[in-house]
Amino acid sequence: MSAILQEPSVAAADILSVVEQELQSTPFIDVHTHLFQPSLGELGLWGIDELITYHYLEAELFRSSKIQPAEYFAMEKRQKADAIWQALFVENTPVSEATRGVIAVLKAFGLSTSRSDLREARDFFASQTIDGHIDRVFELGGISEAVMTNDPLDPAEAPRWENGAGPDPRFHAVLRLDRILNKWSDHWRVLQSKGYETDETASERAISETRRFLADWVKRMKPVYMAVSLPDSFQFPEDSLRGRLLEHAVLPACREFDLPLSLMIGVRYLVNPALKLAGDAAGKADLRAVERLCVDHPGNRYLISVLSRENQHELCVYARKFSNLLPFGCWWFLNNPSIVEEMTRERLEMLGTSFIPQHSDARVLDQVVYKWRNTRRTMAPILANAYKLLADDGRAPTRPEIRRDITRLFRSNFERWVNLPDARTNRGSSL
Ligand code: RAT
Ligand code: ZN
Repeated sequence: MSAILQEPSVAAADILSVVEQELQSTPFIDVHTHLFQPSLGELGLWGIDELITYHYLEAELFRSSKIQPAEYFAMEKRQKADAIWQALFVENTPVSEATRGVIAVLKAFGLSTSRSDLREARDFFASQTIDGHIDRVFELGGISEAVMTNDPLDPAEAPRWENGAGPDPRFHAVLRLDRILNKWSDHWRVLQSKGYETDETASERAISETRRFLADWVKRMKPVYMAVSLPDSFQFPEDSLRGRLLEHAVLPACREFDLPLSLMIGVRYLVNPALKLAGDAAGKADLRAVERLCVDHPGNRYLISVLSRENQHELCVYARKFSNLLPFGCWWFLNNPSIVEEMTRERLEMLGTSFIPQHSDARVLDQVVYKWRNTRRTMAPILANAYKLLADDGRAPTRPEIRRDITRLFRSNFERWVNLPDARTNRGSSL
């Protein structure tokens, strides 16, 4: 009999507190963020003005203020932050998920949460240095590593890699493909200017050159996976630029380098262009595209997140059919306790512990603190409830079992999927 099962089982009355303790003491891997390692220079955002001008909050500003988007986007960053603070934190109570998050960050750093201006917070962040601040934020958020989003066609980012940005054990790179797959007509010339023989129609030659481009960037970035965000209208297979590039350049490159492909499906891009980054919406996608990817390309591994609440159950059904599909995260408009609870219960019921419950999607370093605290707070009663049902049915869990499950959900499912060495923890997972 496995040693883990011979441990004393946890009494029903203690299940919630044991789950809370184990969630607290397990360092998570944040599998998708928009954070950057310091060697990539000024790309990484942090501090109060970035926190307040997060695009989730910009979208809320226009609902509670007379400021028009054009007027707002013409302002300096500090002025923007002052406008948002005034509208959402002074004139209104910050009860939404995104506003409450700012309050939690201020509290975590011992700052006042109800000032009428941002002076104290600005002074605090101005006195931090980035390297030490990253360690502190990771500690407060309970994560050991953050996975970045690295676009080799981003003109602000690519030169930093080309100049040899060094690795950082706290960060993992991801080769992001949005410009290649979704905006080929705006970018094939950039590939051409870098010495790859591409063309507007994504001819066979251009496709094999794109593979060479991807191979070069895999060697340069050493990504843990490749990734793309996709519209709700995404279809596969498809006789389109994206369909051909995906099938004949990206999927074979992922196989060649043994990298999973992350698909984030369901964005309705810029339904309100005046709102810029905050202007995207969500739509229900046709997940038969995922079915066909898994069936037609079984040699690939997929990390999948879908943006529409209506697609979540279907995604779980597909994960039961295809072991090369790993659902992850409650993305963007879904990252609210009510929806996270619904989705996570559904996933546990349908998939056991074979999924990744959450990622932070942090764009600003300090968001890691509130996003992961919120995840732990929401997760605790969900997991405790699953164990209570199990105990009622005849098998109360042991503490090592609870620890193994949490480690699997928030670390080892990912480590295994992307072939990360489990060096840091080896925390009793049999995976
Ligand atoms: O959640 C977000 O911040 C979105 O704007 C997107 O960046 C999304 O997460 C993505 O990675 O495309
Ligand atoms: Zn993202």
